[in-house]
This record gives sequence, structure tokens and C-alpha cells, in this order.
Amino acid sequence: MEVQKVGDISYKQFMDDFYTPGIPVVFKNASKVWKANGLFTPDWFRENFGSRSTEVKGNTYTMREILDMVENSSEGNPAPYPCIFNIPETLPELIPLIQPLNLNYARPNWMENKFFNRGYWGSATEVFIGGPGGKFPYLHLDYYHLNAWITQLYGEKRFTVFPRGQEDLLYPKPDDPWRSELNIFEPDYVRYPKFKDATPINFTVGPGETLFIPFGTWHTAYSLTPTISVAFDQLNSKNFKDFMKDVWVFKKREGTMKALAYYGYAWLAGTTCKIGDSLNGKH
Ligand SMILES: O=C(O)CCC(=O)C(=O)O
Ligand SMILES: [Fe+2]
Repeated sequence: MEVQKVGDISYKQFMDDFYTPGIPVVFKNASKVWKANGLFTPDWFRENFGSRSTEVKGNTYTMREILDMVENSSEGNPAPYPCIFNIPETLPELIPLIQPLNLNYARPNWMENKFFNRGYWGSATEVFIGGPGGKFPYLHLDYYHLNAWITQLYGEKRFTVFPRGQEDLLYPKPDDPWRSELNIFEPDYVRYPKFKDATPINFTVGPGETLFIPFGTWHTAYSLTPTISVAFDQLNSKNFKDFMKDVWVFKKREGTMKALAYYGYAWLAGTTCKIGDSLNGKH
């Protein structure tokens, strides 16, 4: 199996061939609708936002420091990865450059609704910066069963995804079953023999390309060059049930009363969004 790369397919074709069956896909130029396309480069970020800062693995770095690190990164001595800037919080000037956020494909998206702007639901709109050799630290499922949309705006990143249904071969952690115990970059087949039967799909996502990762898809990433991408998450009636299960599990860690309150709020917010979709004719 491979991940297909598609050109200007219609919204309906995307829904029928990829969204509904939950198959990952790369759009070759969906990001052409974003002003960010072609504009985002390390130099542009250095010039405009050099002193903005973010925390990476417990240390605070400025944009300038991160860009210097990723430009000096190598496979043998990689810069920390991922370096993440939350767009609304630290780079709000980018918001107009990534409109429409949904790229005309990621809709409906209840995460864009004001009800889900309040509280933390595992969703964020973020810039990811990396350098050659930068590995996402673990193979994982995204928390809250959200769909992930990752648009590569500069450089090349290699992604690895697994077809759904291979959980048993991927050794989810007993205490955090959204993460795998495996280091898929250097697999230990003695400890994890079933991984031999898993069928990783590797592919490279290049400048301007957008990867859709449906909920429930195990994935990880590896930066091949200095890279800049924008990631956002999607929720709607398709993944709402699985989202609600995760709301319960995660909020339960903060106590049953809190979990009940969050669960009730999320259910009401989702139900309101669902009614909104049907009024808009989007089921
Ligand atoms: O490094 C990447 O682009 C993948 C990020 C990712 O999978 C995540 O943040 O959940
Ligand atoms: Fe992820």
C-alpha cells in the first residue's frame, strides 16, 4: 500500500475516496489558497519573528536560535525536534496567511467553532520547525482521535504511517495506549517480534504539499532538510464518538466531577455543531 498524491480533486472526491474510508492522502497543491504558500522560509521567519520564543524539551529558545539550530542540524547531531510555535498565542500575525484554514477540504471542522475554542481538547494550530535528522519522538495516534492536517511549507519531511488495524503489531504503551513502545527508526525485533509483520508506509511530503492523517492512523515523522510546516486538527460527526471517549479518559485523570463537566460541555458543543452542519446541508 502507498499513500497517494493527488492534484485538484473535488471536495466530493476527497470525501468519497479518502475521508469517509479513513485513508491518508497528500494534496499536491491544496495550500495554493494560503498566502503562506511560498512565503514561509527560514529567512522570512528570522526577519519578521526572530525574537518570538517557545519551549522545546524544557528549554526556551527564540525563533532566531531555533532557525540557527535547524540550519546546522545533521543526522549525526540533530537539532531538537519538534520545535513548535502555537500560532494564535505566539504568531497571531500568521492567521490571515493561512485562510481558509480548511484548505477547502477540511470541513466541516468543529474545532473552528467558538464552542471548542474554550478549554483544551488536544487541538492546536501550530508551526513545526525542524532540521535534518529531527525525529518525532514516538510513533503515535493523535490524542482525542482528531484528524490531523499537516501542510509542508518549506523543506521535506518523511512520514511513516501504518494502515488501520495493526495495533497489535505496534505495541501501544499499557499506560498511554496512544503511544507506541517501539523505536521504529531502530526497531528491536527481539523485544517486539510482532512488529516484523507491520507494514509501514514511508513517503516524503515536500513544499506546498498537505498530508491528511485520518484519526486512528498510527504515524510519525522525520525531517530530511530544514522544514517549516503548519498543522491543525479536525473534528466533526465522523470522529465525534471516538473524541468523546478520549474526553472521558483524559479528563477523568483530573477527577470524576471534572470529567463529567467536560463531557457534558463537549457533548453539548458537538451536538450544537452537528445541528449547524445539517442546517448548512453538510452531514
Ligand atoms: O512532526 C510532524 O510533522 C508530525 C507531528 C505529529 O504527528 C503531531 O504533532 O501529532
Ligand atoms: Fe501526530
